[in-house]
Amino acid sequence: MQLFNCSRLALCLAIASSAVFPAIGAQNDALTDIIVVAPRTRASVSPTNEVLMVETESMLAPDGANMVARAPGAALIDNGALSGQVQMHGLFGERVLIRINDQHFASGGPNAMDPAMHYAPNVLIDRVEIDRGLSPVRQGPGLGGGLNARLKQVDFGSDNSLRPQIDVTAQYRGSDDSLVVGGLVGLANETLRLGLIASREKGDDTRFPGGRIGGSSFDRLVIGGQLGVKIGSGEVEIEYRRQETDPTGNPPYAMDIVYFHTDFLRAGVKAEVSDGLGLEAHVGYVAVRHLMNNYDLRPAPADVSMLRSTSADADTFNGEANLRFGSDSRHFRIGADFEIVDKNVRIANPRNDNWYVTSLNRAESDRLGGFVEWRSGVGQVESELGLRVDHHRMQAAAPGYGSALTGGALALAGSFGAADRSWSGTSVDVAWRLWADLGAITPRLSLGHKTRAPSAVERFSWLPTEASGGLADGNIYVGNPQLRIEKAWLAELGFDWQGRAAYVRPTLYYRRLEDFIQGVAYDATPDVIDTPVEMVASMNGDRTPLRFANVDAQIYGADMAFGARLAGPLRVDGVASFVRGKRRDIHDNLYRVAPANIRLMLGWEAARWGLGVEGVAFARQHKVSTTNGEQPSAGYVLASILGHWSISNALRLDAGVENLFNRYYVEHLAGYNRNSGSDVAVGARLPGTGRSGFVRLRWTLGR
Ligand SMILES: [Cu+2]
Repeated sequence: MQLFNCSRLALCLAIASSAVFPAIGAQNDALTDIIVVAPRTRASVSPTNEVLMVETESMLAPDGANMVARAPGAALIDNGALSGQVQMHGLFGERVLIRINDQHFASGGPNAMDPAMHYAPNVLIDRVEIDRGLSPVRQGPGLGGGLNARLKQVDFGSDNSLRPQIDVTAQYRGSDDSLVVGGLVGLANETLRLGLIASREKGDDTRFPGGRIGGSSFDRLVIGGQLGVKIGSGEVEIEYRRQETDPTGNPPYAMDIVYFHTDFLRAGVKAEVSDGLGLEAHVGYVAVRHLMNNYDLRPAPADVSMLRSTSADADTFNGEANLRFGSDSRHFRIGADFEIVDKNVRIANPRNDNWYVTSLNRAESDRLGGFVEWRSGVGQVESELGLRVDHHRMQAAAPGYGSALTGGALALAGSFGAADRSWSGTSVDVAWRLWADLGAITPRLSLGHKTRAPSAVERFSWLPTEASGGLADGNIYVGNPQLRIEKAWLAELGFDWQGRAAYVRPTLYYRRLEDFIQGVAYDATPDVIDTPVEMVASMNGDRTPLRFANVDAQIYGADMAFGARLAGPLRVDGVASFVRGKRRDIHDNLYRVAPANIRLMLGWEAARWGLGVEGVAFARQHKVSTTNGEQPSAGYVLASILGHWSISNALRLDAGVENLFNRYYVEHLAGYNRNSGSDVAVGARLPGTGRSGFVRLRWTLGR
């Protein structure tokens, strides 16, 4: 994945000095921190603090999570080619509020084999809008920052004649022999936009210096349609997408994806009802159907009683409406939203119809929320202050199981069935962002109190399994129905400075976490098998299971984007990130936190072509979590090279070589291998891609 960024990235990192984005420095809105944009033949980006145009490695891997991981303070939690999670400022999983085309939804897999970005193939992403420290309250509750991946969409035309719009990309990558094709075709005039979106991605096992990563292949299809109609001062929009992920490997998990069949539907209106009164309302529905097993993409267990085939589903129904009183930059906004999620997980043995058990049975959660936001300013200081309150309810049905289930698991099912399996609670979020446009320098400050309600897995996992929402630490976990809501206090301070030939954008942050949910030793006598949970866990290979509990922790860090024009078309750009996460109640570190890292890009940007080299350095990570049994990792340095050529205004060619010196390296955030049919030892961290070339062609028309 480590490839060189080309000068086009460099150019775009340079933001305000770049003629490509004249508006960005001037209209600093600070409502979105960073926008990551897919490479294009023609640039057009809305105002923001920071634009990262991503050209290379991030686009090579199929998932959008790789693309986001290049932003300052971000990193990639690698759980499989299509199962990458975004880490932002040390937080990942459901703690980062991720939306696709503004739509929030629940992951279907109990181990997040389909984290939100699973549904955002790189080839379909137009841009990703990142709120790095703090997401605005109108977007819902969420412990940390958030991001919205916008897939390619047909734009309204400028007059009433219908004209075609095309934006199609094809890519070949050597390291996994993958072929990716996808994009958008559509028709639009000034009042109608109609589009079809589709992609197909297929790759073989990834190669590293030393062999193949067994069971790391992938296969994914997306098709969808979009329609927008302007009526008066309003717009009605409707969108549908279907995603079919076929067998795809997850070496850090005990199973691999057999399929995800997922449907997305979203419809809504946006209107300027009158001068100074705006209305937005949307409803959405997402249905995930999933199957995984431990024998198709990896050697099957010799003991047939250990064959597992697990089905899982998740349905999310949500909606929101808000009214804006005032202009874009001076207003009150009030809104309400709801979300209803229904999840099921059924573990079965494919050879024994009487052996099955529902580890999550009709786990239902619903949330009803309301918010107010006040956008104001005094002198040169701009402010956005938001408050939201949510009421949460959760419940789960008694477990279902087959007649072959015996022993400890049967006893645990009985006691969970007899226990109180409902919970309700209220959360309060406050987010306050302040910034000032002082010409070349824009200071910014965010203060907030943010929350996250525990997931169904954390709350209702009565059966000791490895389901943990994607931690992939090899531990067996059980939930706790009485978990409290996680809370975070955040302070983030930074500035954006833009000179004539250089820029620097540093950020410092501190996040104090209360009731942070983390695995802790199951009881006071770990490794002494004296409870039914420890009995079942030890039979499944973990004598020291963990239970989800509320603990105290803190995360702090700093990151920075910077760059300078050196001479003529030669420029240098970089991104550096540092983050530290630790418990406050005991002496331990937080699990799976990115090591310090820096990227330096040296680029030459001519009118129709560009060439760049990139160096990436990751420090070792020895601040690891003892509780989670996390292994330390060594640092490494990688180099890549790449170029691009605009063949015409419509056609652009990118090509390059990643990991130029074919270095063997291991990313700290990569998972530990669980697949025995691999050139990687079981239990070892999964290595990064070896030297690999790629070529990509993008054709745009009418856009
Ligand atoms: Cu799964």
